[in-house]
Amino acid sequence: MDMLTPMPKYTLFGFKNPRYADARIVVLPVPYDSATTYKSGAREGPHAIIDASRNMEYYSEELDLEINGSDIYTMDELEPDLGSPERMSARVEKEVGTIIDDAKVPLLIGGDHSIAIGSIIAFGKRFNDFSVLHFDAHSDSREEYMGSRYCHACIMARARDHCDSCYSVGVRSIYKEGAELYGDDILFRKDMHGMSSEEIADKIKKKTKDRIYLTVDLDVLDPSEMPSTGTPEPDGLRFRELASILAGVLSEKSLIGMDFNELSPIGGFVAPNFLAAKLIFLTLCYAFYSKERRQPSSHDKGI
Ligand SMILES: [Mn+2]
Repeated sequence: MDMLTPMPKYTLFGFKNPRYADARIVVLPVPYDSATTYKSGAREGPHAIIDASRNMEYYSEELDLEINGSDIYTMDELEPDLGSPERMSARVEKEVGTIIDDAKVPLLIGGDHSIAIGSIIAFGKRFNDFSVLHFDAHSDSREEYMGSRYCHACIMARARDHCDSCYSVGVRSIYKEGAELYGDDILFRKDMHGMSSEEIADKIKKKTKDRIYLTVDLDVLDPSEMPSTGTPEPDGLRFRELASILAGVLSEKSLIGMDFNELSPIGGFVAPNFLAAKLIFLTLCYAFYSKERRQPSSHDKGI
């Protein structure tokens, strides 16, 4: 029996879960941060984002659009495998693979950025025609770091193993060799100054295929707006800039999966948690609900 006056459910946006079969988007919270190299704390990210998301409006005045969650299903939190980042990646890959095979769009909430690896591998094994669009202050392009090929500094190296089209945006922290090797697949922050959000979105659209897997490290944002990350880097994007870029890209591309990661909450300081929840809300609006965009074809597989 349902209570007559309950608090919002502990789901993304606090909506009652629909039947799994009726869901289009499946939210997978992954409270894992054992692959970080500096400050940990991102394991608290999923809880903080979901908690904030239960206390916001589900109407976008920007789009004149209200969502009701009838096609968003939030799963229980995925138990971390503390054996190794490789084993955790395999666990994420298995869960995400099931969601893809059920013809739904996975939305992962991290956790440190390494949670993206298993997700991208799951897509790489099923789709042969998609791009990984990566927002991050860091290039994450090291083959190996601190003895692991699956830590959060190696995300894009592993993504390139499984996807031939990867594009990073907002990068302002990279090692010299990486800049030389991968520079063509990176829109550096230094080059975004002076570009409008529309110009940036157009550039991304040219560099990516129709199907997009989106991986957002929240440290792509400026630490003044997003201080709650493990490895902050100055000169980041503004929230509005990132939202406008996503609106431009997602009005045309088909979003097949996504993850938002690296929120490392600061006790008692909830503004960044709400920022992350709002960013997810707007991304879903732009990709799936906006009247501006053509209906997504998330179910057609690229096999
Ligand atoms: Mn980063």
